[in-house]
Amino acid sequence: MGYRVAVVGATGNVGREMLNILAEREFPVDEIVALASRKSLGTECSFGDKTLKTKDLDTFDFTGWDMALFAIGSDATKIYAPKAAAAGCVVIDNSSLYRYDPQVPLIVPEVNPDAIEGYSQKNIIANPNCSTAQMVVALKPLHDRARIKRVVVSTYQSVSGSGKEAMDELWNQTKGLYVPGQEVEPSVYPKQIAFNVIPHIDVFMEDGSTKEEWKMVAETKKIVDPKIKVTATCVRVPVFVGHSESINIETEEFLDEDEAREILREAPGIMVVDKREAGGYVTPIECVGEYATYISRIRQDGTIENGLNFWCVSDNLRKGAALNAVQIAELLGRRVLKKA
Ligand code: 11C
Repeated sequence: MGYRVAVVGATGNVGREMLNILAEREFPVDEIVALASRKSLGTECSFGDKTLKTKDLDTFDFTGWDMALFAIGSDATKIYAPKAAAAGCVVIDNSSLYRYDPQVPLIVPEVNPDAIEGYSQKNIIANPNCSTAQMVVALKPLHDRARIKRVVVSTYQSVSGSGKEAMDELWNQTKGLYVPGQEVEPSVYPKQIAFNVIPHIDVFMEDGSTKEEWKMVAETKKIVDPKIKVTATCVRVPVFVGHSESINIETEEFLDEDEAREILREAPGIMVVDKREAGGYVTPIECVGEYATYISRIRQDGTIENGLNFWCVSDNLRKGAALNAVQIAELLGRRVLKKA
């Protein structure tokens, strides 16, 4: 026996990956439905070797469905997630709407699986922001060993984090720079993204940080430890898929770089690729379509007593979104629903 699963926002970047990963990992599905807004009705989506025709989210009755993986914006989530939850269907939500709600667990299964017990307060579980998910997978085992006091992170985030239109903007703008008359003005982004980097993701906050940076702070505290101080600078780069992060940590106890490398090698969800030679590290192109979070360039930070630097790369549509949501679904099945 398996589960009746809905994927909401099935035609988007993340929704399509959710369907791919559910099929790849042979999630025990009895029935699956792909839901979308009316404008995408009838669009076909692949689920393994099957093709699903999207159905109308607006009129869908979630009664009798075990879980719904949501990959739509916060505004639409606000309307449909409570409907699904009230019908008894557990919502696993990829938007930021419920992440900071104390009655909603925010889960990265390698890091805080026990938080799943809190799901029943609202029948909703939140999936973190992509840049947080990959970072906390790496922070957790180091924190368990040496207690992380402070994190300084700079991100290099791919355009797929902003959706399909942003990927088109990068592609068309890049082509347009070579073809006179076909120049493409910035539209998704405030400045040219082709051959450029933009130190601005999501809206500005009052203190001068951006919402993406604030999310990394708030979510790391909720998932790993509220005592960890985080300061982030989030930057968009002209890469299609794969977020990269330069991470500096300061720990309470001394942690030698070799021991850190060994701890990370053993940690769930992590692959260490760290040779001190040209090409002995992972770049975003190599992580596309992969499940792991890749760690490279592990080295002591000699400017403080207990400091380490490392490089962290992951597929933002997978570990940063769809894979983490499917892992939460697996955890929910294993620990709570226990049907398969
Ligand atoms: C980006 N991290 O790369 C964002 C996308 O809160 O789920 C995901 C936003 C979120 O633009």
